[in-house]
Amino acid sequence: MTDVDKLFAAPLPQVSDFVFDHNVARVFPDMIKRSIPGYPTIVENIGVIAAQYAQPNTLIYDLGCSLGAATQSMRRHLRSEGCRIIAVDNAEAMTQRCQEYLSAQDSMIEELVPASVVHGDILELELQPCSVVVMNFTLQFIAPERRLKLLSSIRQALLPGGVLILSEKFRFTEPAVQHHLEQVHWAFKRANGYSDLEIAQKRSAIENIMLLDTPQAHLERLQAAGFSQAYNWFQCFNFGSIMAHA
Ligand code: GEK
Repeated sequence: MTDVDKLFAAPLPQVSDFVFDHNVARVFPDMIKRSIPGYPTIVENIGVIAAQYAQPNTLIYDLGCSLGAATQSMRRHLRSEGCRIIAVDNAEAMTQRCQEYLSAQDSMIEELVPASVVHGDILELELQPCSVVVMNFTLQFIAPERRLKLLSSIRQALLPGGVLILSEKFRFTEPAVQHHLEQVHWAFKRANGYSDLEIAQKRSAIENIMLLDTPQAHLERLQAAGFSQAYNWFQCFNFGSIMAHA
């Protein structure tokens, strides 16, 4: 069981920028499920997609893994011989718990694909040849001017036939579309028990550190990074996921 997210429930005298610390790691599974429409569907299908594209005896990366939800899903689905998952996050509170979750998964299910957890910055990582890379709601926390270089290095590391699964919160240039999708996202959060105060305080905490792109900007950047084809495979309100092929 994980704790219920009450981080922004009480009025705060001043809302500071959001950090992925121990308080967040403790409530993270509850927070992300109640905040991102479609998250359980995306996570489960990351396993399905990875199983389709994983090549025998290759590496698979989960970049910005948090507690390893995508890694756990891939381990439930992967059948390829000799694959290994490397799950990376630069928040120690996350990697510590991620390791515990993966060990618990190992103790419950036999013969899972091995997974190692690395505490580190994905911008500093020397990616090795790999067949699948997952960035599930991570790129939005990377400084916009560093995104193309990171995607280019992922493209370079991917083997022929490899795939990147990139999930993000989107923004929309058409004001009416932006407005409507933002409104239904807040309705989704209210339906999941968040108060208007919680929604507003979380928004202030995250707006300086989570910088969003339009779906079109993502697809154009992926093309600029050298991916041969990129398209949306899932969208729920202003959240979605893209597959990009090497
Ligand atoms: C999931 N993928 O549940 N290097 C490494 N990690 C980073 C960096 C960086 N430069 N910047 C941010 N992170 C997960 C959810 S959460 C999404 C991903 C969210 C990490 C950060 O520490 C956090 O754990 C994660 O990216 C983003 O499938 O909270 O909305």
